[in-house]
Amino acid sequence: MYAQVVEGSGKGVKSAKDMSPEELDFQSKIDAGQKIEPKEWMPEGYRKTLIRQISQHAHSEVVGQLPEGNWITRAPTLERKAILLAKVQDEAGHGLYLYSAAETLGISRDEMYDQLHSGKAKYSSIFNYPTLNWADIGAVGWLVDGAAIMNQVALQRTSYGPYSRAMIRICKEESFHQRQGFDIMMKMCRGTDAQKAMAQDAMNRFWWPALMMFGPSDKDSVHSAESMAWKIKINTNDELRQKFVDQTVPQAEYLGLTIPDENLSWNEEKGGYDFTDPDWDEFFQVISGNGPCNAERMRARTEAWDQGAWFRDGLSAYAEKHAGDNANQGVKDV
Ligand code: BYC
Repeated sequence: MYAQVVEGSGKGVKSAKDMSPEELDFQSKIDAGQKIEPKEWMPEGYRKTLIRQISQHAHSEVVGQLPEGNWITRAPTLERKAILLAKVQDEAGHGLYLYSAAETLGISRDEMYDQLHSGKAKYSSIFNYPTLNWADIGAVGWLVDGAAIMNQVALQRTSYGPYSRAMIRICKEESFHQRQGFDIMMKMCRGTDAQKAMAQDAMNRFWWPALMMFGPSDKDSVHSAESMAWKIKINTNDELRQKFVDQTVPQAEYLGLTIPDENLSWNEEKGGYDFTDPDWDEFFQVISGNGPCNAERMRARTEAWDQGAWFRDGLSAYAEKHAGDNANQGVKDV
């Protein structure tokens, strides 16, 4: 692994002979499977890549509340409403663990929000698609959370300690999310013809965007090589996409739904399905801000930020006012 270590630019690959003693020591820890903790020395590129990925991940959780939140008031039963509320609250919690993990790398939460609101930081492409009806909530849980888990299970083994630990907790909750989505789909597929048609329609619209969640093909992935050398990423984008397809096809068959890909077929030799790539032009349009709901999502987030200013000010004023309280009471900081 030494010979392939990278520099953090997203392009250059640094060989062992070009590394400083600190870099060599760092890489040997990574290669030995040790976790890197916040106060340890790390290459600047490693720190920056982690901030980019973890903050984008956090933003995805927070923006990801919007398409589902849209259906809380319109869930078909009280039970479905309670389940969806719990799920959406979990996503907020995931965002908070991830922002906290990113903060250990020396960036503030305000800076991360600023990067989201200015468009500098990305969030998952999937949340720029609309949720048009209740079956879409099933498809989001089943396919979107299913794709997210596929990536996140691997990320539990990521090399940065706080990120890895956040992932362990997140994965436990995500598996409930995926099950609830599958459960909605199952109900609809066993319902009336009209309900089954809604489920198929949701599948048709969410299949391709779900495949895009894993990022561009490996040949077009800018960051994969360095992120894998540093074990920030454990699998490539294409590896995870393949695993997702292989896992999802039997589930779709069980539901009696058709995957909208004429080229989908089992490939005995590779032990996996062959499938069509999503439309990469569409993907790059969406991540450049031109998807169906990008403007709406950003408007919702910036409005929430602006409208919450009085609350943040109140919290800061309270914290300032009480900053000396412990000292006054003779309690020592530990
Ligand atoms: N969407 O070099 P690449 C969830 C960008 S949501 C937008 O392969 P990398 C949930 C990429 O950032 C799941 N942008 O990048 C919540 C880069 O641009 P920049 C969230 C994407 O980072 C609520 C450029 O394309 N999960 O759980 O090595 C409800 C080149 O790509 C996307 C995570 O965020 C995309 N899909 O690999 C339900 C997982 N794909 O940054 C569910 C953590 C690529 O240079 N993230 N780009 O401007 C990752 O594992 C990696 O960041 C990715 C991309 C696999 C996503």
